[in-house]
Amino acid sequence: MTELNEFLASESNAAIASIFKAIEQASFIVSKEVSYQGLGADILGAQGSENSTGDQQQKLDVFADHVFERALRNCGSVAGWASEEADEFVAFEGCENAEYVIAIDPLDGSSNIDVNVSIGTIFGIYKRLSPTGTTVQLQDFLQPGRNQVAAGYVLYSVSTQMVLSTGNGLHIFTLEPYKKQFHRVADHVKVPADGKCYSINEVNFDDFAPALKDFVQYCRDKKQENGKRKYTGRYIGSLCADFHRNLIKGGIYIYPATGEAPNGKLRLVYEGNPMTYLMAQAGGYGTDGVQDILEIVPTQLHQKCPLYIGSPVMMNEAMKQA
Ligand code: AHM
Ligand code: MG
Repeated sequence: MTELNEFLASESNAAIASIFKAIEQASFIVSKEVSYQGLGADILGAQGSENSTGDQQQKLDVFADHVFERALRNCGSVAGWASEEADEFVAFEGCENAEYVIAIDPLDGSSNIDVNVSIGTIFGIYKRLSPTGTTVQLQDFLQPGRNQVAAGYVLYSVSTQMVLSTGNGLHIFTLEPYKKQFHRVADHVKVPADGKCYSINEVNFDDFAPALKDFVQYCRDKKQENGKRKYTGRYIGSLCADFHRNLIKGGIYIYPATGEAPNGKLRLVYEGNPMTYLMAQAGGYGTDGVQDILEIVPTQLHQKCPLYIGSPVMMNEAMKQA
């Protein structure tokens, strides 16, 4: 089995490899804290503060943010980062010669932290637009998702896995916790063309646009030739986990616009973009209900966007209705 470092040595340049190395090191620490679930430091529960988009921060959100920031700041290949947990991007002092910037949600699925349900770290890596040797600028982070040179997520679940792409297919690595190494368990992964699961928070149903209501109703009603239902509903409320299941089994994840949240809930720059880049590498795609997520030019660091993402057949059906 290929080890992550070996894979990176052959699939990417030294700078990208060192960024992944930093993510790997940070993910060991976060994975351990997540698995302790209250046995270790006092790290469960609410922090008592709000993040950039007004969500309640959990202690583990803040912990993960610090751990990833320290690792990425020290790797020397990242000129700056933008995190869900901070209002502004941060230029890493002393790293002005680095060529890359990273956008990250250090711990996604916060509402699942205290209940031992899967959560994840999501990240997208871009080549900066500003000249090396200078301080990074906001524009470096407001690039369309199409410009990502690599992306990935770390899923802290029954096992910890890193799912990544450096532009040449989607690869899944599993953490061997005793050796502290990620080993590749699946390469050039393709999402099943059709799926089994539709993942959406149906409590918002009354609030959905008519076309989305039609699609959800279609998923509820659709039968196979043998008369059994074709689709099933699955929703964890943790993007990495819902995405991961649908990646393996086939399916669609939707966080749409609702009356309460006219632009949805998920953030384009560090949630929608990395996940859509990964899904595209796996043969699926993602939209905001109208256009390809990867074509949207962000205007704000923390801007939200509706997200429809998954297997092409289910996506086509959803888009047909939209
Ligand atoms: P977070 O970044 O604050 O954790 O929010 C993102 C999460 C996603 O992982 C998940 O799919 C969604 O929020 C669930 O939201 P809801 O509870 O409204 O269905
Ligand atoms: Mg989050």
